[in-house]
Order: sequence, then structure tokens, then C-alpha cells
Amino acid sequence: LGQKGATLWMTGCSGAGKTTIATALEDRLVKAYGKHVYRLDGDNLRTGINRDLTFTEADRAESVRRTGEIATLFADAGVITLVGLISPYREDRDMVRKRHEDQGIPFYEIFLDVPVEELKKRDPKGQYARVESGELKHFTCIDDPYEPPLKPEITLKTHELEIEQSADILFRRLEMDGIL
Ligand code: GGZ
Repeated sequence: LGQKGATLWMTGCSGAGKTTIATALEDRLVKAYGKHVYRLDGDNLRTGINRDLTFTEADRAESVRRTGEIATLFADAGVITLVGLISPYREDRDMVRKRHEDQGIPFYEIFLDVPVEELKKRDPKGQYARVESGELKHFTCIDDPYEPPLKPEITLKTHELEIEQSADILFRRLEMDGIL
């Protein structure tokens, strides 16, 4: 009864395109199917529900856990949730996957696979320059770990695709799987 929810979990370094692609996909889902879609973005959540969390390994784990729990609640309400979180640790992401599997909620781990050299070139917020100058430390994918997914449902090399192409790959996968 009602519409089925799902979670699309986008993981990857800062600037890989998590927010951009989620926004493009949201647009398509709403326009084509009038779907209830919600975006949960790491940096937005950090101003509210995760405002008590820093960038230590333990706090990143807690941020992933909370975001995963929120996504399962939304799925229960029939919402397709698009998560954009660096979520650098495999173990944390696997835990979220398990929580979805246990509740029978479709879960897609989407790896935004972009070479660091490309990220430094993009640097939309000047973060990588700040890391370079030593102003910012323990930055993921530079001097803090990022563990790439071993078996992501989908890998997007966003530097080789247009934004709309990436969104389309995800859109078609959801159609094919009967989520839409
Ligand atoms: C990684 C950091 C850090 C450190 C601040 N490492 O691209 P941005 O800059 O504007 O957005 C990024 C955001 C990452 O938050 P997440 O919640 O997605 O990360 S995690 O899942 O690892 O908890 C980044 C900014 O925060 N930022 N310091 N040290 N990103």
C-alpha cells in the first residue's frame, strides 16, 4: 500500500558531486513521477541534528548512523531519500546497509569515484587550497582516510560524465528495479 521508499547513499570525497547529482536526480524524480523525495546532506545536517558532531572518526561514525536511521524512517513513510555524506569508513556504511536490509528497505550505495587531482582542480569552496596551505587539517581524501566501497551498487566517475548523465544512470536503475 502506498509508495515504496528507498535510500540512495552517495559516498565520496568533498567536491565529488554528491549534492549536485542528488539535486539533479531529485528534480527528475519529482518531474517525471511526482515522487516524494528528500535530500539529506552531510553539511546541512551538521547545522542541525548533527551540530554536536566534529570530524573525528567517532563523530563521523555517529553522523553516518544518525543519517542512516533518519533515512530508514523516511523510507517507512514512503520517501525516496538521497543521502550525500562523505561517510569515509566502510564499517559505518556497512552498518547502515544492514539496518536497511533488516527492515527490507532498498539500499543503494553509490560511489562517486573521482581522482583527487580532479577534486583539487574543481575546489568549488576553496577547501583543498586551505588544506594545501596547512590552514585545514585532517581533510578526508587528503590527510584523513577515505575507504572506497568494495561492492557499491553503482559507481559514478563524475569527471567522465555530465551531471545529467549521472542522474540518468541512477534514475534508470530505480525504474528498472521497480522503485518508481
Ligand atoms: C572532510 C570536512 C572536514 C574534514 C570540514 N574532512 O565540501 P564541503 O567541505 O563544504 O563539505 C564537506 C563537509 C563534509 O561533511 P560530511 O558530514 O559529509 O562528512 S563525514 O561523512 O565524513 O562526516 C567539507 C566539510 O564538511 N569539512 N572539515 N576534516 N570534510
